[in-house]
Amino acid sequence: MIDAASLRTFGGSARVFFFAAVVLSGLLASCSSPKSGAAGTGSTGNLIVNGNAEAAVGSDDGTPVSTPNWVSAGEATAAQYAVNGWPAPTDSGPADRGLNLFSGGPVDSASSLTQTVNVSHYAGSIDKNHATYKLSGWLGGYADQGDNATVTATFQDALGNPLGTGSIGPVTASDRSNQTGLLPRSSDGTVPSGTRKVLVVISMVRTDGTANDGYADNLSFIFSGIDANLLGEVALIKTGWQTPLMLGAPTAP
Ligand SMILES: [Ca+2]
Ligand SMILES: [Ca+2]
Repeated sequence: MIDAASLRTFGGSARVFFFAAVVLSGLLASCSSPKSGAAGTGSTGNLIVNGNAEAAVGSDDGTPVSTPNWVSAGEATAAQYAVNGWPAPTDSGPADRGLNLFSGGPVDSASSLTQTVNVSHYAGSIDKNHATYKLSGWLGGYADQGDNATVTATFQDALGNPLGTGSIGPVTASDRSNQTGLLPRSSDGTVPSGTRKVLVVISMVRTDGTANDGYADNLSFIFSGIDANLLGEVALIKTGWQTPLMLGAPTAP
């Protein structure tokens, strides 16, 4: 956290403040997390990797491109905003939408992107039924077409047996007032006991026209109610209390 040389640069009062901060930091860590309210628990970061489709250059014409961390079935791919009929910066969507969104492809009537999330590290909290989840993201489509996207999280045990599901979407053309764009959706619940991995699937469906205009972006999947000892120092720093008290960036052990 901080070395002796750095400490010597502080005055006496600063040193006292530092040690008081460390004690306070420890007390806060042992108390309830601001995010969960439950004693000694906290939240994970986003468990979906590349949930914002920004990890690589998106397609500019619908032809599927490499979409890191996702397994594509059919033509589902990351695609660029504001070209080829995809949502423009002025269309409804996340403020931090970046350059790309997920789209269903140029022809397929149904396509999907799948990511498997390993959550076995949190088994201690999951099996006590303490872990809850929040699945969220932005979903949409094109103009008055019924093309749509849904995101489903299937909770599985270590052998892949399904234990339950959570999902968001679809966002209908009516939801979008027949305008091209994406709207926010979220769902939450308790992570089923025994869950060790979660299959996250973005499913895009075409009902109109040639292209599959099921859209998705900024997908997030967060667990809360996780025992603090399973979250580690990094997660505790994220509570927002520890950062200003550490008087410097943490260093690797
Ligand atoms: Ca994006
Ligand atoms: Ca279409």
